[in-house]
Amino acid sequence: MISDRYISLRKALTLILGCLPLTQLHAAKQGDVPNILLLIIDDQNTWQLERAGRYAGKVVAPNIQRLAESGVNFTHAYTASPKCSPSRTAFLNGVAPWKSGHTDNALDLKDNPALMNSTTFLKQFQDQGYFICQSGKIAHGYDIGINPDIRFNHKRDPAPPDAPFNGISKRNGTKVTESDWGPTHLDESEMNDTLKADTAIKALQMDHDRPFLITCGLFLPHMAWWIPQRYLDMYPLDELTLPPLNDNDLDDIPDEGLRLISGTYAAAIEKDQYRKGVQAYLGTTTYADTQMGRVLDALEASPYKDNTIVVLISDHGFHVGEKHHWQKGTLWEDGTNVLFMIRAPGVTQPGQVADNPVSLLDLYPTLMELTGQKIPDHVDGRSLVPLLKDVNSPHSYPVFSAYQDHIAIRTEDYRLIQYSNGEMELYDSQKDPNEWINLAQNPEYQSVVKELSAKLPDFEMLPYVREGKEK
Ligand SMILES: [Ca+2]
Repeated sequence: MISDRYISLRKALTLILGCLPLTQLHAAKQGDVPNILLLIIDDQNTWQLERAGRYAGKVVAPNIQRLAESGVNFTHAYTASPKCSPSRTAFLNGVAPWKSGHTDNALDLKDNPALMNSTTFLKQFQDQGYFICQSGKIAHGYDIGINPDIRFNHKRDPAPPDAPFNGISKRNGTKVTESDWGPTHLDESEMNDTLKADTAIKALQMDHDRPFLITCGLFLPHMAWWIPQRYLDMYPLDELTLPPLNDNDLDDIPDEGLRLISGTYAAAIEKDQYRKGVQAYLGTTTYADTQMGRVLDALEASPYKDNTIVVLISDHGFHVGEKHHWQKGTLWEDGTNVLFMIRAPGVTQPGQVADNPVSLLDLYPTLMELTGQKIPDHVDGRSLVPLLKDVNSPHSYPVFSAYQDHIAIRTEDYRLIQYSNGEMELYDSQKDPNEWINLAQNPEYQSVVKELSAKLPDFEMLPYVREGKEK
């Protein structure tokens, strides 16, 4: 029995503590505020989106498509930076790369006041009393300042010991290198990304008395692509549709743009491995879709399905031959366009498509608003809640992406890229979705070049990032 003395003590404490922030003192209860399921896929391009003029081949991704159709699908969402670390740091901390200077994979938080003085949204939710599950790859190589209730670490699967050599990778025994692919020797249930999904599923199956933020970050389709044979079989080599390519595409690309193009695509063509590479990327995309589908099924089967916001994103785009490039690290549409979809019970309606340019930086303020939290002052980006409520509500803002010391602006109609030496590319995104015709020197477009250039923020990449930047 609770004594009167205890009750008066509790009243007194409530009076005192009521003046302090709610966050550290009273964990919110399950049902008070929405839960969040955050799904992140690494190096996932947007071939699933079926955007006009873009990749037209078959992509088996029923689970991601089902999620997209259950809420708002942002078809023109862009990364703030087209590599893992700068992209994730930007959307987790809410700090634009052109403000932090963190625009490539080298990272040293100690030297970066903009990032050191920021707080990740995971920490915000932990401070609100949320149960946190951190499964797999969420941040890239740094501590995001939380102590999760459940953590499953990210690991890469090994290459099969007897895998044939494709002539492109620099494989060393079973040590994984990139540009490598084929059937895995592992059972699907043993694969690290399967275990990441298992962890998120276990977290969803728990009895929660607090609201939760459950994250699941898959590594695939980041290279290397070792996957079960059944996923390769879904894409017979002789039935593949290859991405759209233009033989003369590079003729009007300035030198700094050409410098960002890797030799992998040329090597794949030379070694007659291109179709196999496309097949492996597609198969890996379907494997990732399958794992995310398992997590979504677990949510549907849980008591939390009607009170859980679901977000799915990829961290940046990925070229599989488009613009004669393979991989990431470009400021073109293929390098920057990402998956970004949100289902928020009571806010979104099923089957909504928003084609306004939006940024992954918008994730942080959107999650804050959806859960009734104040958006911290340091957070860049803008809440997408108005678009979640009504995709026809006015929302017209340019979106920026920075990589090394180069920067791009994307509007509804154009993409302008400005390289560090002043060279530029301009594309008409409506008429030329594959960005084959650089209009930066075209006299008819000089007013557009001038108008978009004037909107670009000044920035400088940090010295340690510059020193560590990948060629
Ligand atoms: Ca990545």
